[in-house]
Amino acid sequence: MLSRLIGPNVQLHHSKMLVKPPEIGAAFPMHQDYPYFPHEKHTMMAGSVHLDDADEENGCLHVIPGSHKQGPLHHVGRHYLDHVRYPIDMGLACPAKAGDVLFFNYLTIHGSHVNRSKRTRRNVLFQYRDPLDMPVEDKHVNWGQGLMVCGENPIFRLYKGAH
Ligand SMILES: O=C(O)CCC(=O)C(=O)O
Repeated sequence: MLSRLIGPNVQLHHSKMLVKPPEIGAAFPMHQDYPYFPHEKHTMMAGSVHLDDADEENGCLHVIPGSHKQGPLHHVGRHYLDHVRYPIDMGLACPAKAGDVLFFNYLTIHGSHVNRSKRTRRNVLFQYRDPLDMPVEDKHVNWGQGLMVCGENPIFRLYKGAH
């Protein structure tokens, strides 16, 4: 699926686990992921692996379909879009079953509500890119990134570490 969406060569950028506990799980205001780790060609995309069933009550993902076509948008404090112009309910709710994986580009506007239920919502989110898509800023760099998950890294031999 990743090579159909990104191309023959797919590289892991990073992963993280999100846990929204019952009744106190916080919201993610609408945003693009671009400002956190901007790249030149915008091949970066998330695969959000659901460990629990997610629905509107326990704060499932909301996305604005097609919003990635607008390109990078101005984010307040570089983190979130203006919440009056982009309320979470503007997005399409994406309920998912445990085991489902939702894919979305890092320019797709997305967010999620608080968890109002008595059920935990957990997901593990992986960000992948084409290895030839270069970061435009030296940020969100960490030792875990670089694993190839399919294809090859054509510039592997050119890699020079910081030290
Ligand atoms: O899965 C969610 O609730 C949204 C997560 C999110 O917006 C993010 O990790 O950037």
